[in-house]
Amino acid sequence: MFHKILIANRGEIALRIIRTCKEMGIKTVAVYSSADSESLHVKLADESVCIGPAPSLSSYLNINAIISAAELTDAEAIHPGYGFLSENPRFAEICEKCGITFIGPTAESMRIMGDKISARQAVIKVGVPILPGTKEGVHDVNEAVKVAKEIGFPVIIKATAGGGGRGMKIVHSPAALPNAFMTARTEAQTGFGNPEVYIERYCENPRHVEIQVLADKHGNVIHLGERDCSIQRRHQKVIEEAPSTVTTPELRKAMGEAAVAAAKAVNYNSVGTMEFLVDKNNNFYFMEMNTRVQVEHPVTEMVTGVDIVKEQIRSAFGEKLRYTQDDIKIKGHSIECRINAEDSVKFTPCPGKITDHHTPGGLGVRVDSFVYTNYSVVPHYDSLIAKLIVHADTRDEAIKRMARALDEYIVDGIKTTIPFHKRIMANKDFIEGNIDTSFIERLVLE
Ligand code: MV4
Repeated sequence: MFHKILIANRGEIALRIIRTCKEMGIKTVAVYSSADSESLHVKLADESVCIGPAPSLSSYLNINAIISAAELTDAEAIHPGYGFLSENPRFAEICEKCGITFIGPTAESMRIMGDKISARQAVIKVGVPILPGTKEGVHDVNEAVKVAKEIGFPVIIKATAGGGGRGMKIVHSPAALPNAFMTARTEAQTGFGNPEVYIERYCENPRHVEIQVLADKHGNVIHLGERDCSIQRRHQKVIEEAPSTVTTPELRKAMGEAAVAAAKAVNYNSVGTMEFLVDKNNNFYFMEMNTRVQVEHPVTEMVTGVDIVKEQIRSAFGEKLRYTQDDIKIKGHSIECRINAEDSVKFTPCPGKITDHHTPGGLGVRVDSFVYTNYSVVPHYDSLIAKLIVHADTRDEAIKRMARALDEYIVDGIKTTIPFHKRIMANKDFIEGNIDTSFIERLVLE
């Protein structure tokens, strides 16, 4: 096994990775920006290296500084976490050129899945269902109108280089198309440096259901079931759960097999997630793949008992998968609430000093966080300060446990989204499992 790993990230995910490394007997190197010197990941790692000033471009996205830190500390591998450099194929290549193992898939897999058109083409070949849409990029307005009429309205225009919901335009009629098409291209160019867009049929009020996959460097791929991430606000996930209230064992098997086929189609060899939309009739369609460990991975860990970060590290080292599909059993129900340093009504970031802090505990309660009493939340990065995760035998009990844990949670001095989560746990539609991607919009209007 690796002797030492550098973690090219910050916040709760850096701690999450350090914890598994400790249990595996692997030494850890934290890197940090000058704004993060008081962060817990710096204190918990065996060594730490400052890699630059606060702005991400100068620190957590600074490839030269991160590679130098790995060389300086003799780290054999780099774990990129999520965000920052985690889905950057160029970074993966540079690591390998420097003789450092990138803990993630190959640059090639990342490139195919990072381009949404090539991702669609790769998965169609192996029979994974996708929504009707263009097989290539659409490059002019007349062509856009023609293909949209063939697909049937409403349609959605998406950036080839986009993802995560950014740069999408929903179009309900031919008359609205030319304008939306031009805007989408302009936004794609500004947002992703590539104006190319494609068009698919728009699926109204879908569920967002994603499948966790685990793959090794020997061609073995399994899945760990699904997470329902339908509770989102402006394409930011707010609450995730496993299993989904829409999945039957049959649907899970079908989606799981599709996810495994999609992973094999790109010779995938690490942990990853296939995002699907599920419509009202329980039809599912592949959307995109996330080629990294995700924020919401803990709910899958809770219901399967599999340490996803551990399997990711083992796989990167070249070990064979130690589970078969039959070993994976879904037990009970897990829910995760993302706790952000934000105003829980306006959702504006609220950095500042935490004057008092108490985390909930007890049976089936897990807190993945990096903050503590007297820690100052800095304004430079994502506002996620903690993930509160619960596990119980049933969904009803998990909701009650989450409500209880939220009541125990104390974060004084800054505003957080804890009050918003308390509202959701008491919401009738949430309790009954009547959720789709428009749930928060409806709740905010109440
Ligand atoms: C869609 C869609 C409806 N139809 N594609 C948003 C994130 C990105 N992964 C894909 N997204 C969507 N793609 C078609 N053809 C609706 C969404 C979508 C959405 C998806 C998941 C969770 C929340 C969402 C909120 C708005 C739109």
